[in-house]
Amino acid sequence: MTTHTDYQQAADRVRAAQRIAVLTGAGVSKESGIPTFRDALTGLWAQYDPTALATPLAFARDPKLVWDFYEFRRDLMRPAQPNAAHHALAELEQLKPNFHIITQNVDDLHERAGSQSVIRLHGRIGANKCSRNCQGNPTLIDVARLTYEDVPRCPYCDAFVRPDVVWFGENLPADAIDAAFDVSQRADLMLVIGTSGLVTPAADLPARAKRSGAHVIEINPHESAITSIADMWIAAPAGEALPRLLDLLKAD
Ligand code: BV8
Repeated sequence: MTTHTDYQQAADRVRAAQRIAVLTGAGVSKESGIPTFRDALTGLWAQYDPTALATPLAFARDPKLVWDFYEFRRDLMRPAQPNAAHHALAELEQLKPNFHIITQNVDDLHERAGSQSVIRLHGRIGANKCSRNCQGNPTLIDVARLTYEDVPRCPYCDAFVRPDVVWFGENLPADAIDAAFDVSQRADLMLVIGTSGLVTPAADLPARAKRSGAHVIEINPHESAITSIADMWIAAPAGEALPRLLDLLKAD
């Protein structure tokens, strides 16, 4: 159980920190009604393993199945609004100048809450691109302007259009992962919020921060693969824990 003293200690760490890195995962969007990656699949999708659908091979084998998988998830995400966790992080950025969010999430809730410095490791589910990036990487395509039956095709080269996300087995954008490691190893505090810590290379960032001397605080109602290296674990939902931390900081 996370005590008030724990929150005080965490707030003291945030107050004293000069360079803060925040790593977020699907848990930070859970209270916006977006199911986490692993529990996203319900109904007819329950029979699928998401990590087996979010791959280039799955798309090559059955573009319509994968396209429909993303359309299903985009429908789930459409009504979502930033929650108290997103808003608290945006406010924290105003209080702490050297503050960078590194997100594994493919929704746009951090930006919509007002966060300025967001490093996106895994792309954006709301955007689409030519699967060949025929005009450059990425060749973004506005599918609203296309007429199509099953899977839209690139207006330039006729290749299938795909979501602008990083699939399992694909490299992360070099600029994003380089920036993420740079911010992590410069940090004197890393907040790790709402991630199971199972997907690499994102999951390597907290250990990198710790090796470089950062204090690591995890916010997650459940234990994760990161908990064992965290200096402090706030076992609470992000939408509850972050506003409490912010209130203690603003009480100064
Ligand atoms: C790469 C976009 C080099 C797509 C995502 C074997 C073969 C091939 C590759 C690998 C392999 N073994 C390992 C790998 C590497 C692989 C990987 O890590 N695989 C996993 C499955 C083991 N990684 C990659 O392939 C990466 N690329 O390494 O390139 C390479 C190249 C070729 C070959 C090898 C290596 C690319 C990874 C990017 C995948 N794309 N997203 C899409 O979304 O459709 S990742 C996807 O999963 C999500 O975006 C998300 O980032 C991630 C899930 O992680 P979490 O965010 O942590 O979410 P999760 O549901 O797991 O956990 C939620 C947490 O929240 C829980 O802990 C829960 O307790 C907590 N929570 C719940 N409620 C709350 C809460 N917390 C706070 N508040 C709450 N209210």
